[in-house]
Amino acid sequence: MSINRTVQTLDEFTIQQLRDFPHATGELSNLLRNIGLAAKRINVEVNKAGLVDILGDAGSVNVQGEKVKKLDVFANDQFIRVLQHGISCAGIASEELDDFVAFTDDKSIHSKYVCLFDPLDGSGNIDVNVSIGTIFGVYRRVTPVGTVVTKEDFLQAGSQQVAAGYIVYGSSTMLVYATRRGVNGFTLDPSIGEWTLSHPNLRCPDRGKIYSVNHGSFFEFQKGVQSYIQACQSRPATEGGPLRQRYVGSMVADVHRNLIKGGIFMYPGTSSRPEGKLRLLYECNPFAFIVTVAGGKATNGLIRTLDIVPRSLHERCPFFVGSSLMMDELENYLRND
Ligand code: P6P
Repeated sequence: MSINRTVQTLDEFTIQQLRDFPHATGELSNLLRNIGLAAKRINVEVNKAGLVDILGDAGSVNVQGEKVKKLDVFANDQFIRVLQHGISCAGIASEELDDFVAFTDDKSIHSKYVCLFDPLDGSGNIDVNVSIGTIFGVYRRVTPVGTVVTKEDFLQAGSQQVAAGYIVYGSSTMLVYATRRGVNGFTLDPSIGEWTLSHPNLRCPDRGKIYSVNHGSFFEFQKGVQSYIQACQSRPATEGGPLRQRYVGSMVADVHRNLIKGGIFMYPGTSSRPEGKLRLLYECNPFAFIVTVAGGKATNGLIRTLDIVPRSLHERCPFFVGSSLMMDELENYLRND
């Protein structure tokens, strides 16, 4: 039986990357492996979410006799536990927590990095078995190593990210992350419990046939967005004909598909919610970083998402992300709005 030696695990990949950076401490690689561990644990619970709901009805305890927790609270706890017990993260901020959490133990305060995440985005889709995801961004702290992190370590522009990624819990479970060196995708092989490199050096096609938006808000969008959507719907046959509208309602699933196939994802502001719905720090910035490294673009409709200087942990922003040529076309419509 021939052994498949081409499969590279996340551990092997991150260690391999270290060889190219002999001066690297390995702290970032370790942090990424920690995230991979938390994601594996979350994946187990996500995959039996329906079952847990059934079992949870028996007096709200699960088969392990633990109190049944909402999955996003469980996911949040997993990330905090793994990152706090690791030695590569000085603190975290999460969609699930009002404020950031500083890790004050002696090991953690000497870490270089902070991590921001949405532990389980789209969790409202769990009970209908639609793909959901985890989104994360990693920054180098701006306060001195050896001190307890402060809010300014978290309020950095997305361009300062040293890594960003997501896990999509779908027909298969994938971990995709970007550093400035590129974007790589790993598929979880449940038979060995390892993330295996399945999508090396992911690039976002400069054009695609998909546009993703919640059409239910169409009449609340600004004119330029409406005009762009109508252009997508009426593209002439000579240019390939109308684009396809694909919208899962789970950003990780939608952006992951568009990253691989090419396309544009839009969550614009509306007349009732000009700032839109998506959070800048731990939803938009990670995807803006990933797609930009892969050759795509991301804006709030006016400036690059990665250039926005955050004012608060949970601020929202309009979000447009995807294939570069499609983003250029959108921006032309927005300029002429
Ligand atoms: P709407 C999920 O709740 C989420 O935050 C994103 O994952 C998704 O793209 C968006 O909201 C869907 O929002 O308003 O279109 O249902």
